[in-house]
Amino acid sequence: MKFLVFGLVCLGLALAEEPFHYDGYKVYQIVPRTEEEAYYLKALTEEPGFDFWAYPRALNATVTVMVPPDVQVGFENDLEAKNMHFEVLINDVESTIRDEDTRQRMSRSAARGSVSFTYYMRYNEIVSYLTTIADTYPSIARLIVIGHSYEGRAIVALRISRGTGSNRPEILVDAGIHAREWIAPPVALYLINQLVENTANAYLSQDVDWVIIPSLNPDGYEYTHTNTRLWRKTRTPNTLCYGVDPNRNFDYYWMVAGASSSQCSEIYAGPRAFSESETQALRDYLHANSQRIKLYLTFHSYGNYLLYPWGYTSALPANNEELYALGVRVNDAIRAVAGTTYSIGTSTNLLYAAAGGSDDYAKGAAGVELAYCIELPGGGNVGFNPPATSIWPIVQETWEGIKAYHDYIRDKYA
Ligand code: 0X9
Ligand code: ZN
Repeated sequence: MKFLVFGLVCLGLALAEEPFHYDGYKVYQIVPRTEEEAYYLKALTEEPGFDFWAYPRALNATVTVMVPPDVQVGFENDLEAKNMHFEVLINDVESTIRDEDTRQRMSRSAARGSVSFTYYMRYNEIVSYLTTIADTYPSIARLIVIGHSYEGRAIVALRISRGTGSNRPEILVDAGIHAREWIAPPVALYLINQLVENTANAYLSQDVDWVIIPSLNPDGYEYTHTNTRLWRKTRTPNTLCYGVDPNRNFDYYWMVAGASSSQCSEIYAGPRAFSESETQALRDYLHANSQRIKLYLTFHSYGNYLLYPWGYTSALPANNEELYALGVRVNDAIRAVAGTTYSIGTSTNLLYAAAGGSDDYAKGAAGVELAYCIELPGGGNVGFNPPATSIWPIVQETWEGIKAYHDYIRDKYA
């Protein structure tokens, strides 16, 4: 038995993947000045290896892209040949990630079952916090498992309600669909913390119910902690590469724009719509509760955008004015805290066309009229890696925006 255990441990170690390092990876910033330049950059978004942190979206808007060492010379030569000016934002991604990692290891502190905003909590800690909340406040909070990830992790949600009756408006919130966007889960956790544990906020769940999913892509999220900090997708094995971009995998005009059919692309839409158990879980929750859900918020990073549908077309939704006006209220509330501002508009018109997103699906297929994808602020010089010290300011200012959303939903539906 001992030998069997020893053998299994060795096998496990042998199979365990080595952490991925970003030695020599550079991050470039380029501002396309002409249609040709923009076209050249857009074509690169389909190329495996090029990891766009800010996609080409308009002339004169800065594009940010991480490039591995082996293609840097060719890339720089191309840019020079085309007379395109570029700047190197990060010379060695590995060292910036390592610095931040060291700082975070030093700041870990939360006790089991509690929440912390001084470091990025792991998936198990998040589940343990939600479980404790549900156990401690059974009349207000209930734990729901909406599905499981590819690797079998529970996708947990917390339903928060201080009211009775079944016909109450609901706000559905998720975070972490993109694994590397670490600032998103803490925003969802702070929402839970404030709604349940701060009695001054009891009024916020009096007339409106909340369902909050802090980690929609737990396999990817854990992988960013253990192996590859900048992993974006799920962890489903495909024949050539791992993972599907879950925010290209929803079945609403799937694959019509801004999505890739190549497995190794960061925006791989999957072999078919809803190929991923993570997106199926959200789909099923949306449909089972579509009558009640009046607002859907999905937290991403980075770039300070309040995006709303559509992402598959530049056409405006019928309630564009309402979506924009509500965005303005939310932006005002956030700005009042420390001056942070967001740009507001449809995904396609403000950012880029990208079909198969959860926001488009919630609105187009599940009938949730108000849906937003919130691109939180970036941080440090690695946009997806705000230092743990920025968790507090970001969650606090965002909380004010979420309260503005609540007030609108209460006044309109409750
Ligand atoms: O591209 C995305 O999925 C989102 N940006 S991110 O940098 N976080 O990856 C924006 C999605 C906006 N919504 C749709 N295109 N439907
Ligand atoms: Zn994202």
